[in-house]
Order: sequence, then structure tokens, then C-alpha cells
Amino acid sequence: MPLTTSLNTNHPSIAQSASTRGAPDPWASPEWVRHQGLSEWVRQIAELAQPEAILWCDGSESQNQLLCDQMVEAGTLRRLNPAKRPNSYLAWSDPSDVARVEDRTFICSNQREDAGPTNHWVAPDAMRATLNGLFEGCMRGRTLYVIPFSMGPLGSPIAQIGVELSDSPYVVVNMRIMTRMGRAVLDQLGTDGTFVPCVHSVGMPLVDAQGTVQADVAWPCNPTKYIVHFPETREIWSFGSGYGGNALLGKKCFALRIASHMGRAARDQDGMGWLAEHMLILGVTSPSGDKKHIAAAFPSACGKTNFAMLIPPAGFDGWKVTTIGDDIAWIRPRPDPVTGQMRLYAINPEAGYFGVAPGTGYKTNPNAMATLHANVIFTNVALTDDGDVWWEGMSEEPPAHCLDWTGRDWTPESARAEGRKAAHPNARFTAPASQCPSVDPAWDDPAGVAIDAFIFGGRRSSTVPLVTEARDWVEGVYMAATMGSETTAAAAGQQGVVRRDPFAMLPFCGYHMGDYFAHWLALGEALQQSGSTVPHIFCVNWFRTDEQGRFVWPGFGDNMRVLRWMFDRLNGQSGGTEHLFGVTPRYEDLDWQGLDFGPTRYQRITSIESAQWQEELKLHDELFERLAQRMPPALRVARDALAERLRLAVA
Ligand code: TSX
Ligand code: MN
Repeated sequence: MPLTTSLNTNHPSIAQSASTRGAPDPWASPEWVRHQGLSEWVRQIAELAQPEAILWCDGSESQNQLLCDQMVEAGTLRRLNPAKRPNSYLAWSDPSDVARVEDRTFICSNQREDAGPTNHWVAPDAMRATLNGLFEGCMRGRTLYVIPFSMGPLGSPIAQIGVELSDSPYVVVNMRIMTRMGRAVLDQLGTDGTFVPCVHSVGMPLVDAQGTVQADVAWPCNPTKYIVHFPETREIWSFGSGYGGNALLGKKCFALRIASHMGRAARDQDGMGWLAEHMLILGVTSPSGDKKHIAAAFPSACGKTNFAMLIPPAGFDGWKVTTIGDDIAWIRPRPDPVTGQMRLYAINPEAGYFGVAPGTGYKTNPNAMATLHANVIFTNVALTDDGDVWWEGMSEEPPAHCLDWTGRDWTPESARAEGRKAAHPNARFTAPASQCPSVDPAWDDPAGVAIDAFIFGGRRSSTVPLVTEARDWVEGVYMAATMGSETTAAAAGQQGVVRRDPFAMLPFCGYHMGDYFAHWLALGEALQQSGSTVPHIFCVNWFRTDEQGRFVWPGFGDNMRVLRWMFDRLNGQSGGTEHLFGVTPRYEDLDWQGLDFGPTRYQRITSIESAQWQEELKLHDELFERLAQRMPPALRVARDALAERLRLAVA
């Protein structure tokens, strides 16, 4: 049956499909499914994709075990040595299906301008026609899995429900770790609740149109890939990839692209709206028990997960960092139950970590390593001879022999000779958040945690100082809007190119980036109008280098020194010096206990060079030019004020 209308089940135009009366219905939903709109939508997609069977995922241990066993049988998963890594599995993907495909990612808003110049856009009708063609019969010979999931604690006022239909059992078992998944979600949804429909296929049917049966492969996928979002009707369609952000549709597609649009649209209803951000959330507790919550945005390759699980260094006895989330934050204004003041409450919409494995090690992130002790799905890491996993950066000593992520023999010698990595650089772990030793007691609290500060960071070898506090909300939004990060491509010459990634949201915003800046400004304005204080905003840079290209700041646990300065600033208890674009601690404003780091080195990572900032401003202007049509005037004012301070500094 061709699909001619929006597939949003909440839309009144959805067609009721005819079921055969009397005859047993192979596609009937189980009795515990009480949402008729959901049942009808599942049937409609099944009629299009023509799977051999439909399986409703209930989230149970037994069903999960069955799927894992089937995938082991099929060669999709390898069971790891239960003595080393209990209840854990390894998947090796097709070598062509290893990362998100930004070139194939589309925001199909009704109006092209609403997607903005930084998103790929296709007219919704044209895209629906394309998708109908691709999805017709695409699940022949496979099982269609119905995956009900909640982004956020079940029943939280900030949470949202989605249902993903997928022909990939790998997706099912990953979604079970990354979200609250299963029957309890449908109980929450009731008979007429709202959900975001997500349709996913690996795009490799096992039976062709003539009925000829094909053998399956360990990692089915299709060279043609589409990752499609319809923001106005709140639907997601994904075709051709089984990998991470392309296939686990609750994460980047829903929790960032669709949810960012939802949060912005909600402003038209309640005057404030909410935020869906590419941010970790952490708690900092002082020795006296005072606690603050901080949300932080970093582009990829800046160590976001490491920062979320930071362990304070020696000399910080009694200080504690706890993890609420490592990748995404949903943030909503609500009155503080005690003071009545509006505050921003954040939840982590996810239930697990889908983290980059290479670079995660016992030295750089012991909390992550402990999280990975059991119940993990690894993807594209190496398999050791004793049935465990390994990747570059996990330990100083590589195994003498292993199978690399493509299944070939790998030794340290072959690596040196051929420059071949054991793990793919984008290899991943999927692990339950609850297993993290630093997990915050409130990580699962439906109410969320009240945010006291935002941090924006990037990887910059020069120009941007270790830490700067914005003097007000607009200055902070300007910092976030202009943040950039240097590329870390291994190829010589490519390294060190600054790429703008405003709010670390460039690939993840479901609408025009200029409108997104305006939403942040409006929310801050509304909070302040209501008599509330807004969170402080900081920008950080752990990555300044010396003349030899060596990192000057030790980073990792020592970033606690910066966190402590922020903590004290929030209490009005630490000093700093004002400069071109904010306030930076003087040497004596940081706690140096336990670290030998003198004022001369400190100067290297906090100096502000006017010549560098003149170049930097030109790069800001390039971004603003690109977004010119919808650039909020307040950010232009902030830009001009910075330019004027720079002019005075040079003069
Ligand atoms: O994650 C990182 N963080 C945040 C940690 C809480 N990384 C890893 C790179 C990103 C994936 C960092 N790398 C950090 C950092 O703060 N800083 C650096 C740079 C650096 C690299 C190696 C050293 C020091 C700094 N090594 C030694 O000093 C021995
Ligand atoms: Mn991310």
C-alpha cells in the first residue's frame, strides 16, 4: 500500500487499514498493546515493508537473550569470554558502515529556509516519494521489530516516548541499553498518548520481488543511505545503515534533531519552550556537601565522556564529581519548589553510554573502564585471543596478537609496519549508565537536576584561554555560538583547521541555527524577566600547545581545578580578571594543591593575543554571514562590542 499521507499517527488523516475479518491475523498486536493508533501505524508500515514477521519488544531479559543468541548464530555478534566480560558481545560492522552519514542526513521542513543553510533539505513530498520507493518490500524475509522507548525516566514531565520499527535485532538490543525500552513504555503511553514514529531498515531484504531467497550476511546494510527527519510532523525515517547514530533513532535523530524542534516550537505555547542539547550533565559536590549541576557542550574529540566521569586529583579530598549524562541533555524551565524562582531542570534522556572506545583507558577514564566490566555491546573493537576486547588507548601494553575489527590478524609489529589500527577509530561501546561508578544518585530522577552553569568547549591550540566566564547571558550565548574546534585528522597538513561548531549542535539542530540562537536568547530573556537568575556560562579550552606542539595543560582530573573555580564563582567566592570577552582566573585564583604548574606556564594557556583575536573575529564573521538571514541582532551587537574592545586593545 503506498503511503500518501503523513505517517504521524497523531495526525487525523491517517488511513485505517483493512484487516481480514475472521481469518487469524498474522500481524495482530499482542493484547498488552492498547494504543490503536500505534497498532494501525505498525500495520501500515508492515504493509509497505512486507516483513515476514512482526515482533513486539517487551524489554524482557528472556527476549533480549533470545535475540542475542540468534545474532550469535547468524554471526552478527560474538559472545565474549564470560569469565572476562560477562554477558557481553562484539559486533563487527560492514567496513562501509562505520559512522554517521552527515551528507545523507536531511531535515525535511515544509519551508527550506526553516532547515537553514547548515542542514540538507529536500521538499517533504519529494522525500516521501523517495522513501516510499526505498521502503517498499525492504523488509522481505526479515522480522520487523516494534521497539517502544522512552527518552528520559518513564513518566518524567521532561521525557518523551518514541516507537522505532526496525528490521535489525542489533538495533533492538542496543536500544534496550540506550533507552527505557519495552512494555512499561506502552503502559505509560496508554490508549492515546503521543509518540514519535521512527522507521528504520538496513535496506537489505532477504527475498526479492520475484520471491528468490537470498542468504543473509553478518552485517546487512545498503550503499544507499537516508537519515530523514520531518520536524513539523515529528517523524524519523532511516534507510541503509545499521550503525549507531544512523540506526538507534532515539539518540541523535530524536533526542537532538526532532527534540530541538519540539523545544523551540513549545515556546509558542508556553512562552519559554525548552532545550534539547548536545551536552553532558555532571554534579560537583564540595567537601561541605554543597552541590552544583553543570551541563557542558563539546564537539567530538574533546573528551566529553571523560569530563563527565572526571575523578578529582590528589589535593581535592572531599570533592566529588558525579555523572548524570555524557552526551545529551533535555532542559526545561520550572519553578523551584522551595523558592518559587524559575530554574532550568535537566534530564539525561538516555539510559546508556554509546561511547567512542579508542582513547578510553584505565589512565584517561577509569570510571568508563569500570562501567564496561559486563553487559556491554562492543562494535568494531579488536578481539583478543582470550575472548576479550582491546582498542588503542585502552592499556599501555597492546596484546601480542588479536583480530582487528575487520577480522584480520593484528600484532603490534604489523601495526607498526602497516599503520593498521586494531580498532576502528569510531569503534563504540554500548553500556548501561547505571554501571558507572560515578553515576549520580539523581541520574534517573524524573524531576531532573537544576542547572547552575553551562560550559562550552573546543579544541584550540591557541587563541582561546583555559577558562572564561561570560559577563552575562548574551555574552555567553555569543561564546557558544562562535565556538570552534580544531580537526584532529591524522593526515599531516589537515590537522589544526578550525571548524565552527556552534553549541556543538551544527550536525544536530533540527531547524535554522539562527533561530536556535534566538531561542537561547529568548529563554534567557524570559527567565530574567520572570525575576529568576540564569545559569552562569563559561567557555573552556584544555588544548593550548607550546612551540613544540605539546599540550601545556595536564587536563583530565586536573580539570577539577577549573571546575572548582567555577563552583566558587557561582557562590561569588573567587576572583578573576576581565578581558576582551569575559573573566578569566588569575594564577592565584586557582587551587594548585598537588600540581606543579607555575605562573609562566599558566600565562601560556590564559594569554589573550590581540592579533590572534583579530583573525578569530573574521572567522566569527564568516559564520554570521552564513546564517545572516536569521542572525539575532543581539549577537551582532555582542560581536561589534567585542570588535570595539579589540580595537581599543590594539590602539
Ligand atoms: O578527554 C580529554 N580531556 C578531558 C578529560 C576530563 N582528553 C582526551 C582527548 C579527547 C578525546 C584530553 N587530552 C584532555 C582533557 O582534558 N587534555 C588532553 C591533552 C593532553 C593529552 C595528553 C596529556 C596531557 C594533555 N598527557 C600527559 O600530560 C602525560
Ligand atoms: Mn555526541
